[in-house]
Amino acid sequence: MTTEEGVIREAQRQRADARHDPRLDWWRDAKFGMFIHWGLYAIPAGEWQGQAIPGIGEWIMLRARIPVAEYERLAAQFNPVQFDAAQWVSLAKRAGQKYLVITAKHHDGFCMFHSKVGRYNIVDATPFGRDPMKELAAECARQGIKLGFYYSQTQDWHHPDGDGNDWDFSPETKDFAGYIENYVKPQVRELLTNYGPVCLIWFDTPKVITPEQSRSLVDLVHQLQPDCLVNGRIGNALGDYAEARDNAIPDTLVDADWETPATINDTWGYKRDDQRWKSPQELIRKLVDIASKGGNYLLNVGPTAEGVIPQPSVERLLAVGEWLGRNGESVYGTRPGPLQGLAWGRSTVRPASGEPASGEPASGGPERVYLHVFDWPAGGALHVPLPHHRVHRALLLGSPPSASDGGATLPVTAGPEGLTVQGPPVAPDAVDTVVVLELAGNGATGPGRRDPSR
Ligand code: FHN
Repeated sequence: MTTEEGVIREAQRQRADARHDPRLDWWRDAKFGMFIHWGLYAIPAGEWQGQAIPGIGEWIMLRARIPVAEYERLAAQFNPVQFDAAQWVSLAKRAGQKYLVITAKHHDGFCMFHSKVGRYNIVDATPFGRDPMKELAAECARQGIKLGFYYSQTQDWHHPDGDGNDWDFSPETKDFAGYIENYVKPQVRELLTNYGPVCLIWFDTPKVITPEQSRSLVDLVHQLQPDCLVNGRIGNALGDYAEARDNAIPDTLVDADWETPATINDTWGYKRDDQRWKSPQELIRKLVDIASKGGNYLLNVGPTAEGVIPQPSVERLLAVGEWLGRNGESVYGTRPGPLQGLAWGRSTVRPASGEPASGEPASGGPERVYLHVFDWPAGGALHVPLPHHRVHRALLLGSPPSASDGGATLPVTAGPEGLTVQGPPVAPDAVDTVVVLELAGNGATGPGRRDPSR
């Protein structure tokens, strides 16, 4: 077991009852969400007093040990007049993302929503004077996408009693319990009262938070909005689902509700000189890899101080959305496929009708196994190590349907080692060609079979 799986399994062990919690059904089916890290740190964008500050952009206050009094002055400059909630939500939709999670408060402590608990927030402290969370909530409702809030519950480098800032405030005199009771809880209450239905609260870096404090925050969230999910980084093995480490994907299938938060370049918050963009191929294959192991992919964008999502992110998200437009059936609402550890790709599965994936309408058909072929075999003969399965038919997903068979069927032969599907000699999709196997009868493949040839 890798460390990553260990982390997820340990977190899940403690909440085994939650494995079948129907409140997570939409989330289990969604597979792909948009993460947005947006805050004052987008102004320095990785540079302070003429120096490039190493590390992720949203950590600049800590990395450069910027005094509160100086960092606060950024608020007076923050005027993202190009922010357009409709455009952001529409981008998430076109990318095929089903939920959106945005930083309401990150570790720098600046509130990107209108809080009445203090004035260090985007409405009271900036020339912008608008509440982007209100605008996003309205747009998400209008465009039919779920909205969640990131909230840094432990680290707050601005609040004298929050964790993390030891250059302005002495750790010895901090009243962390008072900060949780009198600041964090009222703000979580605001987020869950003023913005309509919130699909999840994404807590982060639990560090010193106690089990009682984590528990009381989970209870508060569920008391205010029972359907609102809490991610695993509330700490102390609580929360509704487990979080993998940043950008980390387990090696094998994980029987847990889990998510990988990930960046498109290296930073979360906007950083001008971070141009290490992952390719669309890498992003699509990571999404499929994660779905094939039962997880969700929460993929980040870091908008600029003007309110613009960087063009390289937009281009990549649209490319993923274009692929999902043709192949989404093999991702959304699926479960880990029957074949794990495949040399040439990944597999996902949609159960037969009568046992639909949670929240999915019954497909009205047989079990469909999706073979995601990353490395197309020379000559097009694909070996599928499923020896005891009768295949009703095999077809290429997204190929033009014909009136009789609903898609281009591929010849299949069965042998003792499994099936051979004969596809075209050249990969129809160099990134990921999806071959669908419709199993005859109730295939009942079950997840987790490893490719014996590996
Ligand atoms: O410290 C944060 C970081 O800034 C970012 O928000 C990521 C997203 O998963 N979480 C923390 C590090 O794991």
